[in-house]
Amino acid sequence: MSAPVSHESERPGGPGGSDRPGGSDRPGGSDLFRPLGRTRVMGIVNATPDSFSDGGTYRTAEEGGRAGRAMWAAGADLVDVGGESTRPGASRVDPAEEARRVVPVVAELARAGVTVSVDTTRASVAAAALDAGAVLVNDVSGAADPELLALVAERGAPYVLMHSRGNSADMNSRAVYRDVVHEVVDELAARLSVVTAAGIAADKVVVDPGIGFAKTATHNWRLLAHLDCFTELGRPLLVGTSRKSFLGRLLPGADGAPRPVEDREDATQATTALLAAAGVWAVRVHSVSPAVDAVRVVSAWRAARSLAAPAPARRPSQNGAGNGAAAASTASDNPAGGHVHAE
Ligand code: PMM
Repeated sequence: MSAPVSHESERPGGPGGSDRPGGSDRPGGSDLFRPLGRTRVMGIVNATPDSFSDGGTYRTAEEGGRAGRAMWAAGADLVDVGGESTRPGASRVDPAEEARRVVPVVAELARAGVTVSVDTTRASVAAAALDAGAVLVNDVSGAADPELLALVAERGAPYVLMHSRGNSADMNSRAVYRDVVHEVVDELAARLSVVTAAGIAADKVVVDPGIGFAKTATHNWRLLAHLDCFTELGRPLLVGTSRKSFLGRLLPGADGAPRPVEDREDATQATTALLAAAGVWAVRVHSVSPAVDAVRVVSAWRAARSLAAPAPARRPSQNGAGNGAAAASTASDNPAGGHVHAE
C-alpha cells in the first residue's frame, strides 16, 4: 500500500496543486500507472439510451464527444465510453449496435487528445475501440469472456477487472455473501489468475470491487469501509459509486422513496473524498469538476498531514491529558482505515 500524496506542495499553486485542465500531471495511455500522488478522475460517457443515470443524454456521437471533451477540460484524467447499459434488468444490445454507439465517440475523443477507456464486455467492441484510440479496456463482466481476454492480451492494453456475479438479469439474486469483503477479494484474486493465464500482464490490471454489481446497499458500504483489504491483490483500485442506488437509499425523501438519481451528486462527492483519502487509483464519476475539486481538497489535507511540522501540541488541559491525546491522534494517519494501492 503506497502513501499517495508526497509532493503536492511542490506543484505550482501549493498544496493540492494547480494540476487542473491541461496540467502536466495528466498522463496519457502509456503512462496510466505513473505515480501522481493523487487519485485519478475517470469521467463517464454512456452512449446508451437506457443507462441509469445518463442514459439518453448523448444521442449522437457529437454530443458524446462534446461531453467527453468537456470532462477532459474540467480535469478528468480519463474518459470512459460505454455503449451498453449494465443496470440490473437491462437487455443486451447487439455487438454491432454497441460498436456503432461507442466507436465514433472514442475516435473523436482520441483525436482531441483525450485519454479514453472503453466500457465493454465484448472482444469485437474492444478491438474496434482500441483501433479508434482507446487505451484501456474496462470490463464489468469480471473477465467472463476468454475472447475479450485474448484480445486485450494480444494488444497489450491495460485492463480493468471488475468484480461481479452473473449478468444484469440475475446479479441481484446472486448478492448473497457471508463475508462480502473477503469473498469479493478472493473472487477477484481468482479472476486475476484467469486474466494473467490468458496472457494479460499483471502489471496492466486495475481491480474494481464493482459497487452495485451483485451487491446490496449493505454490501457496498462494507466494501467501501474496508478497501484496505484489497491491497493484498497488489493492483491499483478503481471504484465507481457515482449516483448509484445505495446513495439514493441512504437519503430517502419525506415519503421514504430513495433520492432520485439526479439528486445524488453531493453524496457522490462525499464518497469521492473518502475514496481519495483512502488512496484509490481512480474514481469513476458522471460529474467531473466537483470530483476534481474533491481530490484536490484531499491532496491538500494529506500534504498538510504528511509534510508539515508535527501536529501542533495541544495546550495542557486542566486534567493534564493534553499531549497524550495529541500523540494518539497523529499516530493514526488515515481516518479511512489505511491507504489502498494508489499507484
Ligand atoms: N459502474 C457502471 C458501469 N461501468 N465500470 C467500472 N469499472 N466500475 C463501475 O463501478 C461501473 C463500471 C454502472 O454505472 P453507469 O451505468 O452510470 O456507467
